[in-house]
Amino acid sequence: MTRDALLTCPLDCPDACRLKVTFAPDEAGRERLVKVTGDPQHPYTRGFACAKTVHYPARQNNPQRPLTPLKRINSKSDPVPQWQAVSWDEALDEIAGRLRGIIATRGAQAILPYHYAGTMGLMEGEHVHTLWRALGAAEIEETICASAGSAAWALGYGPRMVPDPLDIPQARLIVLWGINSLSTNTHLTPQITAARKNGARVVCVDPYRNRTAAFADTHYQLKPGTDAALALGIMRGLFVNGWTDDAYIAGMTEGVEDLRAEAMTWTPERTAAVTGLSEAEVLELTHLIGETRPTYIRVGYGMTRHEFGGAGLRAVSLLPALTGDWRYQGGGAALSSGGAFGLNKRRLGGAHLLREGVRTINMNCLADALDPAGPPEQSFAATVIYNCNPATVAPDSDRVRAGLRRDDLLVVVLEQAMTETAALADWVLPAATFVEHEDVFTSYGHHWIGYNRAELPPLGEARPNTWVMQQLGRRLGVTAPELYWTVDDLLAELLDSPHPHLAGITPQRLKAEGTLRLNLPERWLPYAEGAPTDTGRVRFTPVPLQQEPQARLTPDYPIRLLTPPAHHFLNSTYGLLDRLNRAEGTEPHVMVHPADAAAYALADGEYARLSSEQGEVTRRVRVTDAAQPGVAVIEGIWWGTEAPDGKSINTLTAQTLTDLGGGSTFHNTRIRIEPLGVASQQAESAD
Ligand SMILES: Nc1nc2c(c(=O)[nH]1)N[C@H]1C(S)=C(S)[C@@H](COP(=O)(O)OP(=O)(O)OC[C@H]3O[C@@H](n4cnc5c(=O)[nH]c(N)nc54)[C@H](O)[C@@H]3O)O[C@H]1N2
Ligand SMILES: Nc1nc2c(c(=O)[nH]1)N[C@H]1C(S)=C(S)[C@@H](COP(=O)(O)OP(=O)(O)OC[C@H]3O[C@@H](n4cnc5c(=O)[nH]c(N)nc54)[C@H](O)[C@@H]3O)O[C@H]1N2
Ligand SMILES: [Mo]
Repeated sequence: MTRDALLTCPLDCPDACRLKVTFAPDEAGRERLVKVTGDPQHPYTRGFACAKTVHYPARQNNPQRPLTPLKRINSKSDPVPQWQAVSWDEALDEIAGRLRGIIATRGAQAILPYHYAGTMGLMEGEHVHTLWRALGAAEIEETICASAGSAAWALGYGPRMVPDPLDIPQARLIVLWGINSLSTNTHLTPQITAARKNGARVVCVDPYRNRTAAFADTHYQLKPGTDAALALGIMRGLFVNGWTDDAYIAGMTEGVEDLRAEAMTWTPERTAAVTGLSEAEVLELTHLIGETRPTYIRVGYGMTRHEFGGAGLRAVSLLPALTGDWRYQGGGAALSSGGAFGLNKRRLGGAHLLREGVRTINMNCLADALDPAGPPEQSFAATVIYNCNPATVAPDSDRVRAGLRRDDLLVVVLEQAMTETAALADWVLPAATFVEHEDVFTSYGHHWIGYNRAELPPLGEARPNTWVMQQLGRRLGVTAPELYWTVDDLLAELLDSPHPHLAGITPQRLKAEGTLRLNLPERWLPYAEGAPTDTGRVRFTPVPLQQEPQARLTPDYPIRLLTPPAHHFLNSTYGLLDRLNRAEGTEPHVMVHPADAAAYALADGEYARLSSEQGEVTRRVRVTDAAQPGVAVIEGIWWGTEAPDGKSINTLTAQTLTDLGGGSTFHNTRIRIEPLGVASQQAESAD
C-alpha cells in the first residue's frame, strides 16, 4: 500500500515547490519515501518537480547517509576518516563539555556557528540559530548568495518584491538577465511559455549560451561584469527617444537628473565597446525595452557575483522605473519575493538575543577565519556547521579545508549526507530530512506559505537540527524559552503580524490546507505607487556606475572563469548521486571557446590545468562556442570527489567581496589554462 502526501520542497531555490511525495513499505514493513513529483493542484508548481528533486528518494534512502552520531577516531589530517558510532547521549555530553570548556576559558565568541540554506525551513533553517545568540557565540553573516542583490535592490526599492508570477503571461517582452532560469527557476518556464504563446518575445542577457539563452529568441552575450554599462546604455536610449514614463518618474521616483547625466555618457559606441555587444545589438535591446509594454525583467544573482555586482544589478533593476513597467500587470523586474511575506520575525532565530558588538564573520571569508597561520588569540576553538557544505561551496576552498583540518579546532557537522565537510569533522551528527520533520516555508520566487508535517519518523538515529540545539542548550544551561519552541510556537509568533498580506492566514488554516497564498490585492503591482524606501519613492541615487574590477585580466591570468549552477544539481546537495553526476557528464568540464582552445593549445576531451591566484585544479576541456573568447565556464558545484584531482572548483575562487552587501564573487575569477599533455593521458588511463 502506498501513501501520498503534499510537502513543500525545502531546497534553496525560488520555486519552493509544493511536492507530491509517495511512501511505500519496505520488506520490513517500514514506510520509505519512494517517489517525488509536483502537486497538480498548486497554481505555481503545476504538477511537476525538477530534474533533480525527482531523485530525492535516492538521497533520502542513500546507503551512505549517516544514521548515528559519529565520532572521529583518527586525526583530521589523515585523508581517510575513521569513525566510531556512538549514542546521542555520549555525543551530546562530550560536545557540550567541550563547548563549556571553551566558553569558560576563551568565551563564547571563540565558537563559530556556520550555516546557510541547505533547508529553507523557518524552523530548521532559521530558528535553529537561537542557541548561538543565547550563548553569545560569534555571528556569521549569510552573504554567500543573495546579499549583494538584496543590498542593491534595497537602495532603489526597499524590501524585495516581485510582480505576481502568474501575471507573467501578460508580458510582451521577457528579459532573462543574469539568470539561467530554465535550470534554476524551472517553474517560471510555463509562465514564460504562456507569454510566448500570447506573442511575447523572450531574450536572455548572459556571457555564455546556457539553456536559457538557447531557449530565448535572442541572446545578448555580453562580457561578464558589464551589466551596469549595458543598462546605462539602454537608459540613454530611453531618454533620447522619449521612451520614459515621465508621469511615473515625476510621481514615484527621485534622482532622475543625476541618473540621466550618467546615462547620457553611455553612447551606443561606448556601450558596445565595454559590453562586447555590437552597437546594433545595444540599439535593438534598447528599442525592445523602450517600446514594449509590459516588459518583465527577471534579474538573477549571476550578475551580482562580481566586484561591482551590486551596481550592475542596481542599474538593471532600475529600468522599469524609467519605462513605468511597474504600472502594468506582468511588467517590472523580479529578484526575490521575500519582502512580501510580512511575517513577525522579531524573535526568529533568537534575533532579539543578538548582542551588540559580537564578533562577526562574513561567511565568504571562512578561509581567513580558520587560517591555521592566523593570530592565536583570534583563532576559533570550535565551529558548528549545519545546512551548509563549506569545504565544497565556500571560496578559496583549499584553505577552508586546511582550516577545518586543524587539530585544535573542534568541528561539529550536522548532516544528511557524508559531504566533504562532514568528512573533515570531529563529530558528524545525523540530520533529519524534510519528510522527517515539521516546518514552515516562505519562498523567494512566489507568494505561497507552506507547512510540512513530519510524514516519516527519522531514519536511524537522525534528528532535526533544532532537537540537537535544544539538547546542547539544556546541557549548557540555556534558559531562553525561544530555544525550546515547537513549530506551533514558532508559527503562532510568525503569523502574529498586522501585515495585510497575512490577513486571514492563521496557524490552523495553514496546517489544515498546507499551502496558502498571501492575501495580496486583486491587482498586485508592488511598486506602482512608489516604493517602501525612507522617502516612499524609487531612488535613482546614488547612481549606479560601471567600474573596472581590481582583478583585471593579465597575461598571467588572461581568462575569466564563471562557475554557475548545473541543471541537475542544487548547489552541492545532490553531489552524492551518481545518476545526477552522470546526467551532468560524469565529471566537471571546463567550457572554452575555440579561439581560446587554439590560443592555449587545448584539445576537446583532454585534461588541462586551471590556475588562479588561489590554487590549481585539473579539469577536462570541452571546446564550444557556447563560451565566448576569454571567458571559460564550469557548470555546477561538483563534489571534489567527482573531479580528477579531488578538488572543489572553489579552489580557484577568491574571498573578494562585492561593492554592496559583502557578497560573493564566484564569477569574478581570473585564471590561466594549460594543457596537461602526459598527465592527461595518465588521468585518462586511470578512468
Ligand atoms: N538546477 C539548479 N537550480 C538552482 C541551483 C543549482 O545549483 N542548480 N542553485 C539555486 C541557488 S542557491 C541559486 S542562488 C540560484 C542561482 O541561479 P542563477 O541566478 O541562475 O545562477 P547564477 O550563478 O546567479 O548565474 C546565472 C547566470 O549568470 C551568468 N552571469 C555570470 N556573470 C554574469 C554577468 O556579469 N552578467 C550577466 N548578465 N550574467 C552573468 C552566468 O553565466 C549564469 O548563466 O539557483 C537556484 N536553483
Ligand atoms: N563556485 C561557486 N560556488 C558557489 C556558487 C556558485 O555559483 N559557484 N553558488 C553559491 C550559492 S548561490 C550558494 S546558495 C551556496 C550554497 O551552499 P550551501 O548552502 O552549502 O548549499 P548546498 O551545497 O546545497 O549544501 C547544503 C547542505 O545542507 C545539508 N542539509 C540540507 N538540509 C539539512 C538539514 O535539515 N539539516 C542539516 N544539518 N543539513 C541539511 C545538505 O545535505 C547539504 O550538504 O554555494 C555557493 N557556492
Ligand atoms: Mo544561492
